[in-house]
Amino acid sequence: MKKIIGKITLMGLILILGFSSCENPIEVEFPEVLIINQAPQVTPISSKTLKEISGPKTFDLSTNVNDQENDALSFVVNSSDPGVVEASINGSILTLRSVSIGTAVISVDVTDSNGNAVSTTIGVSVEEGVDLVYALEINFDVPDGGFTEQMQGAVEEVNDIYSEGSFISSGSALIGPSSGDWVGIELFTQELDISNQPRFEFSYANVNDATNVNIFFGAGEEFSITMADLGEDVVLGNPGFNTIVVEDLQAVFDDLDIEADLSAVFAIGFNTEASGNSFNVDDVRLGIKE
Ligand SMILES: [Ca+2]
Ligand SMILES: [Ca+2]
Repeated sequence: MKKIIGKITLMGLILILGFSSCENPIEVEFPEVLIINQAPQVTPISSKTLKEISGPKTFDLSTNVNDQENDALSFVVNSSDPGVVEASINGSILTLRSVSIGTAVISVDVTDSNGNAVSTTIGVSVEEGVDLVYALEINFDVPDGGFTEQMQGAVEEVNDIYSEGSFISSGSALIGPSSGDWVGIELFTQELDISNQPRFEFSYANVNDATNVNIFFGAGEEFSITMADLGEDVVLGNPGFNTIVVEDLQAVFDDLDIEADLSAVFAIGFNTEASGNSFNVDDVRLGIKE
């Protein structure tokens, strides 16, 4: 513990007595006093729970730390198991990245500018599940009706909607049935950069033939692939919703020799031209915000 001998001179102490004021500051000199710079104090930091599939989560530790002298503080963090959760710190902002299901303890060392240190710990558990914020997320949870009319203005990122023979039905998009002509939906968005984490996810119901469901993308240019092209097992003929998760959309396009620019995504859609075909789509998610 560093000791500081200080002489405190209090200038400008003005005493006001009754109605009279003293125009000259009174200088009060205290005897020499011993001031010991105190270590920072921490209040317990609540334990954190992260989902296994999650973007990084940040927590500001400054709210839990106090230094009596308001000294500048430096933080060092360490994860007891980086295979479960990785920890890093920038200033007082702790960043946790889940890696796998399990528990770990984050040690936090806080040191003030006088070298006084205090330590605390944060319990972290990583549990099964997904907690991601997507660049585009559409759940179609609007009242039943014509697709364009009901979805207009419903998604912040969507600028323009084109649809034929498509409807909102019980919080999902119902496409078709087709009479042999194009029926579908196309949602044109503000430009989205999903090149870093091009995850694509959606739920579907009543798909009878995955080659008859076309997925439209605007990504640099406009093109379509079929649901079968996603390389996922598709549950056919099921009126209940199943979910497809494509962890790396770029890899799918590469396999199909499609030159997609995922840094310039501007549209997503679903359609069919197969006579009599109809299907439902719900919870469309594209990319992940950092
Ligand atoms: Ca201090
Ligand atoms: Ca929905």
